[in-house]
Amino acid sequence: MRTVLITGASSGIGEACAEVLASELKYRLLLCARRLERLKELKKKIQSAHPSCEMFCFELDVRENNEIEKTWKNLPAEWRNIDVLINNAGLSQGLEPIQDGNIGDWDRMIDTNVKGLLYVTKHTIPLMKGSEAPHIINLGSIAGKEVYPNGNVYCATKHAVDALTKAMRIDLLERGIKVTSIDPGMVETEFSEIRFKGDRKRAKNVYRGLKPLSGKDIADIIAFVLSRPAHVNINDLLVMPTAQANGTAIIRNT
Ligand code: NDP
Ligand code: 8X3
Repeated sequence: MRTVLITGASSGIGEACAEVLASELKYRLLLCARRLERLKELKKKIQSAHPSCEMFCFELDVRENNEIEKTWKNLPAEWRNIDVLINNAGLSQGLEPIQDGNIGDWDRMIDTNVKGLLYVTKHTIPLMKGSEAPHIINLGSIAGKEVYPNGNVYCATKHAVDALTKAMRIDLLERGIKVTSIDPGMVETEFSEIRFKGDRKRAKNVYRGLKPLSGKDIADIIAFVLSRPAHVNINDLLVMPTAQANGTAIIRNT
């Protein structure tokens, strides 16, 4: 059994990872996010489908380093050995040209996507010491490979994730920790609703006339990445819907 810690497991890709990995019956799951109620519902759902799957859910804001430090120290003894960290928690806020950008939005994205990922990683690495197959998977994005109009700060945070993934791979080489970046294009989750601050119509319009990826599409790929033998690491995977060639070239049927 490998123990997997998933940040941002209350929705979208993180939630789908929990469901897919639970179905494989070879993982124990540590699930965290700010919305504990959502995690409890997810736990119930997974337990009814896979009663033997062990899970531990806790509330966490990845922006709060002190909270992470305290929570990690207080993890129950049976959850203190971690094999896999999926750094999934992240968000986008706004889609405006840089001259019209909102400073609060910028702070939230940088604090969550970059600093939060760093804090969680820093405190988790010591708990991977006893693992036979330690692995960190970072959720990057097509936005970490190129920049699209008005994507400015979100793209910058995902470029930072790309750089940090490469840096972790070098620095953690001597510890035998695999590091992988999964970089999706459009995935229909709560992502756009959060980016447009609850404007569901605008969020829906992002996926108009095409079939976007689903959280499960990405979770299946993560399960595949985790299933490779010890000597094989998938460094980086860019995964797009067929209707999306890059950050801007998208074909719609309406
Ligand atoms: P969702 O909005 O559906 O899920 C985001 C998750 O992140 C939620 O579980 C949320 O939980 C959690 N989260 C956000 N802020 C915090 C925080 N401060 N502390 C802890 N958890 C937090 O979006 P996705 O599933 O699509 O996004 C997951 C990752 O995938 C993100 O890193 C995103 O950038 C990346 N990605 C998404 C793509 C897409 O098109 N959807 C494409 C490429 C990459 P809660 O609110 O309960 O804290
Ligand atoms: C999310 C995908 O294209 O909205 O990272 O930036 S995109």
